[in-house]
Amino acid sequence: MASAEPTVNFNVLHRTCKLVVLLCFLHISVTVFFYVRSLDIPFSFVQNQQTRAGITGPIGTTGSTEAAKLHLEAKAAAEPEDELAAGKSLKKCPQTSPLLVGPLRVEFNIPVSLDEVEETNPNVGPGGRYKPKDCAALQKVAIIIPFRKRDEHLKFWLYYLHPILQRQQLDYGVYVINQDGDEIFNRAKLLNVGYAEAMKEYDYDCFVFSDVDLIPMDDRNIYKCFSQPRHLSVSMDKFGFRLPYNQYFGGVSSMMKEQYLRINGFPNNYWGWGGEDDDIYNRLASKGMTISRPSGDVGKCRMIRHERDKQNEPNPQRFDRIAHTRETMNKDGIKSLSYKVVSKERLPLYTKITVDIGKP
Ligand code: UDH
Ligand code: NGS
Repeated sequence: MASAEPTVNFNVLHRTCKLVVLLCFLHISVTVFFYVRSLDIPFSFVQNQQTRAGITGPIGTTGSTEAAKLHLEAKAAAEPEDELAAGKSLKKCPQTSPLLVGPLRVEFNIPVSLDEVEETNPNVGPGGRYKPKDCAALQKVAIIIPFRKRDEHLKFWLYYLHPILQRQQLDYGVYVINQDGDEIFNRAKLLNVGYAEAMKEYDYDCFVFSDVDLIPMDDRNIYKCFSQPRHLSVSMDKFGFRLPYNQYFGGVSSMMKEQYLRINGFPNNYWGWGGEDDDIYNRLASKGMTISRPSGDVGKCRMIRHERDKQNEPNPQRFDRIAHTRETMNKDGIKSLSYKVVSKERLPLYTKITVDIGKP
């Protein structure tokens, strides 16, 4: 009797072990099943391969009816995607993009590199072009930046703006209009060149004119156009987040093509700093247009601090010129614009157009 006891214990132990092994096997099988199911990419790849084999395989081997049927089925399945690519069957994007996040942190203490900006914006195409993939953008926006020797500022601008503009679901292109040579700077004439050059590229209906050193602090400040010309940089840090004066229209503004053409574009004869934005305001006011603005909160923006540039000293003629906008605006503007394109580079994050705009 005493010798039977260890045998019983051994049997129980043996059975328990078998049960544990079985449970482990079951557990591993379930884990492997769900793991394999979660591998979406390899599976869809295999499915694609099968579809391709289905189309190409039978054509030479089996009867042509079967092959044609398979071909038609494949074509029908492919068509919606082709239409998507052509932008035909896309639904309009919503009035308010669901991708917006609101207030943003904007800092300039850590330099950014263009490689980094490129890597983090893989959907931006050559020349700084983008449009949403899953909806048709409400506006086609050309963003025009007057420029000369501000490469560090431009990197920050691209770093911050590309993600914002994509979240705003805009169909946009970025045009940096680089004044060639070392003659005195002319911001408004460069903006006119930007309008003319962008129109050669695409059927833009809206134009955003932005200084290179201004970054919005809230992505609800939409870089698009409105029923009235828009002033976007309404509360800058350098002015204590307030508008410096009611008629102020400098920094960042936007206009529909029709609004821009109604005022004959911008003046070409403001050489050096100041007054050209006031002239643009006078043009708009003379045509009975008013200025649309975001709220002070949404319109917050930061300016990259800098010293006055060489060859952009205050223009002593500016006060006299803005006193006569109404008399000069029909003669001086987009209709009388003349310049020479020196080079046009379709870079990964923007289109750089270097221009000879002459001198005073
Ligand atoms: N810009 C250039 N290069 C220049 C001059 C101007 O790219 O050499 C462009 C640039 O987009 C800039 C815009 O034109 O953002 C407006 O020029 P600005 O930045 O000189 O004008 P702002 O009124 O500054 O912002 C004036 C100089 C303030 C000096 C303050 C010194 N403490
Ligand atoms: C006004 C200038 C504008 C300029 C604004 C803000 O006085 O061109 O100051 O300048 N008008 C004239 O000079 C007639 S800022 O403080 O940004 O340098 O945009």
